[in-house]
Amino acid sequence: MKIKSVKALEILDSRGVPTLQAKITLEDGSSGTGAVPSGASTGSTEAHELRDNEPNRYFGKGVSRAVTNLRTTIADAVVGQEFSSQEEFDEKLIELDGTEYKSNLGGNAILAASMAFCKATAKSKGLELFEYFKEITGSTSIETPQLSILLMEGGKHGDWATDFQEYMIIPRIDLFDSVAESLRSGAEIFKATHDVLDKKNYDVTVGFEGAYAPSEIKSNTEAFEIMLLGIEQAGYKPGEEILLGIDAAASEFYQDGKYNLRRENKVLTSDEWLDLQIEWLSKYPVFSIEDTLAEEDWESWTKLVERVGHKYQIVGDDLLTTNTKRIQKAIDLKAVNSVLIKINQIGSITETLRAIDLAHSADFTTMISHRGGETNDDLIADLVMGCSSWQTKFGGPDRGERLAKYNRLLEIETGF
Ligand code: 2PG
Ligand code: MG
Repeated sequence: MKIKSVKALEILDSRGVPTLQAKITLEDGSSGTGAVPSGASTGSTEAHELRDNEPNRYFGKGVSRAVTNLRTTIADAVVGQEFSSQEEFDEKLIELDGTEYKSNLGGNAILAASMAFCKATAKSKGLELFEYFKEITGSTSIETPQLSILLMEGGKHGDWATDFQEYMIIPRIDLFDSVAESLRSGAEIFKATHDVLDKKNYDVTVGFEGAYAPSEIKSNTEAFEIMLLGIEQAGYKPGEEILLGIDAAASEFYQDGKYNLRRENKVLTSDEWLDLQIEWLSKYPVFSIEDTLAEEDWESWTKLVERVGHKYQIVGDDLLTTNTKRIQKAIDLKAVNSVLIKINQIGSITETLRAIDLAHSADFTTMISHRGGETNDDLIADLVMGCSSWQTKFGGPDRGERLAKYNRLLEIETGF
């Protein structure tokens, strides 16, 4: 694949914050774009998101320096060059940057190019993107992904309505059989939950990721109760057909070695918080728990797995940041049994696929995830279908940038 041109653009994400879009065109005329997502509750070991820090533009959040890096340094290094694989292309940019967290060129600049090259190559080969992912990964399995659909939000995403950041419903894929039926149950439960909240006179506006974040909510567990009502009123059975998932994003409420649960008026030690979360979880049909502990609190992660790893999918997000070094540490310490995968945490397609591979080699599950700040780019839907991950976290079923991913899954499922 010989590269003809690299273009870059500063666009806005779903929060109205600038992000980057790249376009790569190959000599044969095939082209692809990549628009980069951005986190709100970020892990401290994520690839560097290069922003301008110029207070007079977008309150410092502009990405014009990253745009310039794409148009100059990156374009100069790749235009006219031949790349025989995604790996070769990504390695070239990683080497060009030369830092551990891509702080020179920006993880956002490198990822935009990586995504764009990936899509352009798929086009050039006459493949759908998910087929090209299958070719890269050698994946032959065909499964239907299990969706974790966001219903309630709190934390940084939902104005701290709850301490927990995300409450999800998980239609069991062994019972629902297709993305279409899973998504239908999610949309129906979402609507029924609207009515549950309305009756309580709770706010029904949505947070960053398209789910309810009522400020009237009184505790972290009340959100579970509301979800159960929504599930039942939509005609489904919680605990049988629909399981629950949470992302506590606990690093956001971990201060000075303690967990500060504002909604509960409690400041807890790690051991106290472990006990309390296990007590809460036992009352609800929960299957998946993400970041219920802080990213520095490795010891407690191991304790959590020892105590309830047989019952729950214990997912590391901010803890692991899609980074193979950290995933290896989690394998060694038995700190999780599942890894959240976010392309911009690590900053290239190749390194994302390596993280997935490493997690699977330890028999961990993986879940492909969106970010708080998103665009309509739907590459991660193709990634799910092409890399044997088979779990998604794409947000609520009601905002365009979230639906772009769900709807792409529907297209792939039906061969549309
Ligand atoms: C998370 C993500 C996505 P953010 O914590 O899992 O839901 O949020 O992009 O803000 O890190
Ligand atoms: Mg998370």
